[in-house]
Amino acid sequence: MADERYAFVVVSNRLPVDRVVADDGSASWTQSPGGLVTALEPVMRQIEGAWVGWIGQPGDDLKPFTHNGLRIVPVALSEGEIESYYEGFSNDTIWPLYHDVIVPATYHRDWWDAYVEVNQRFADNAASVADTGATVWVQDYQLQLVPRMLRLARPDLVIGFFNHIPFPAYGLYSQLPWRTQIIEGLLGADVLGFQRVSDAGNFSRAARRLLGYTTRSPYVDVPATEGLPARRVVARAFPISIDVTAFEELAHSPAVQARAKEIREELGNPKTVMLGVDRLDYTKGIGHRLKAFSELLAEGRLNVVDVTLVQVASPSRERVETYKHLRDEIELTVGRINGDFGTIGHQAVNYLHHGFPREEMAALYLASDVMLVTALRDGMNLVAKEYVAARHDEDGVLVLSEFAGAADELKTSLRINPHDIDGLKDAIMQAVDMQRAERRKRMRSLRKRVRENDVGHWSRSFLRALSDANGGIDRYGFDPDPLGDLEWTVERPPSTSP
Ligand code: GDG
Repeated sequence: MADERYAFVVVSNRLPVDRVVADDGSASWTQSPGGLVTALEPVMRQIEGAWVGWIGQPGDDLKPFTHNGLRIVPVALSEGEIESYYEGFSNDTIWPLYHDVIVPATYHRDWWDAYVEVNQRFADNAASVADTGATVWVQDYQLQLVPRMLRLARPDLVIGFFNHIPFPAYGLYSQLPWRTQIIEGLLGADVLGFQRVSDAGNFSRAARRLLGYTTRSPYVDVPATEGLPARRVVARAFPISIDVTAFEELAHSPAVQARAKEIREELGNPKTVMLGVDRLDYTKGIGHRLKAFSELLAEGRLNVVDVTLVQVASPSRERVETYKHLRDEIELTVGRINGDFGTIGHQAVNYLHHGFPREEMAALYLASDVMLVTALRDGMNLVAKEYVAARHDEDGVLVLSEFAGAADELKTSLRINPHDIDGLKDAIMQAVDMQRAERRKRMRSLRKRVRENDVGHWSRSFLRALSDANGGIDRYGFDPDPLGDLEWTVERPPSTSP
């Protein structure tokens, strides 16, 4: 039990810090990347917050500590729990199911047991550091049972939950053997946030179908149960975004601009540089993108002297079997395309299976004429928003899958259905051939949209909804409004995969 109590607690599977163990065995902490830290850091500092999460490695209990002004409450996971709760139930059951079963979801009863047990541990840790009437914001699909567990233990808390990935249609969701428990788990929250309006709708339908609860968007009425009074839960969309100002600043820096030029030179100054940036995940549609590109090369509509595709595929979940297969498949395809179409001086696909510092990412965005986001299903896709934020020159064309949450907002992108390879090929050609005036017009309107809804706007609106759902600010002693005056920019080190 920790001694300190906090008015605001964030709970996420991973902490915003990574433990680095040196050769001599000494351990230190570095802040890990991500929009979530950026979005929540000002709130944490203003309302004296604590962050509850896993350190990313197996190990014993660590005492709470402060890093860079953030109060950190580590949750320990054993090697077995990492396999069953994290790699198993989170990444091999929920992840594929919630991404429309692009690969089959695996159902194991012992994975579920571990998921319940570990969720309870996160809830216990959060309850032990939350002050009376505190606000607790739970993040993402690994922790869907935590809201209910917290509510039962601490009915005084204000509880929010945000789902970073899609919520599937009932026809798919209903496969899940523990479908009712998950809905009940989530409904422990006061406010449930989703990326898209359709995700919130899918959730509400599941609550209606499985529990018979009355729903009228954005509300789900939960009757009195287990000694708790009847409650009205808000379930609606809060599309997440990026730290636009920080990204713009990065893209404006002379070093990044010089690097962007250098990248084009290193690629042999082709007329068109196309770019893909994804975690190496089957949801991202990397194979569909490569297929469209290779057919365009085979048909002579594109050639390797004029066009190069740079594909950054950052390593992800490498211990999960499906991801090992995916890597083999993608690397075989890249090898084939380069073998079939490459010349001594010109590679068709420049494939990079490693992470880069943010500066290099910004330089890549600036150096690329066409950004390809071809996800088969994606909660939001922040890469699309980063590309737009980086393009202060109002140039560049975004090709964007309609199956990514970002498509709801970025309407002047070239929106595509990645399953329709002919349509994707035509969109790529349209992007390659687009005139400067049209590129500028489209990019201007994309930039306006991304600026209007940055990550600060996202966290403020979620916290405001949470506060409103609980009768306003006075009762809970926190006012999200002054957050607008805070500085959102923070330093972030290079990314690692989640
Ligand atoms: C989940 C949901 C939702 C990637 N490679 C490198 C690197 N990255 C950064 C990107 C971007 C982030 O990682 C990836 O974010 P995405 O949104 O594209 O995708 P997921 O990782 O699947 O995220 C997604 C998101 O949560 C937020 O709610 O949008 O739908 O699946 O920021 O730039 N960053 C650096 N080097 C890399 O090599 N520095």
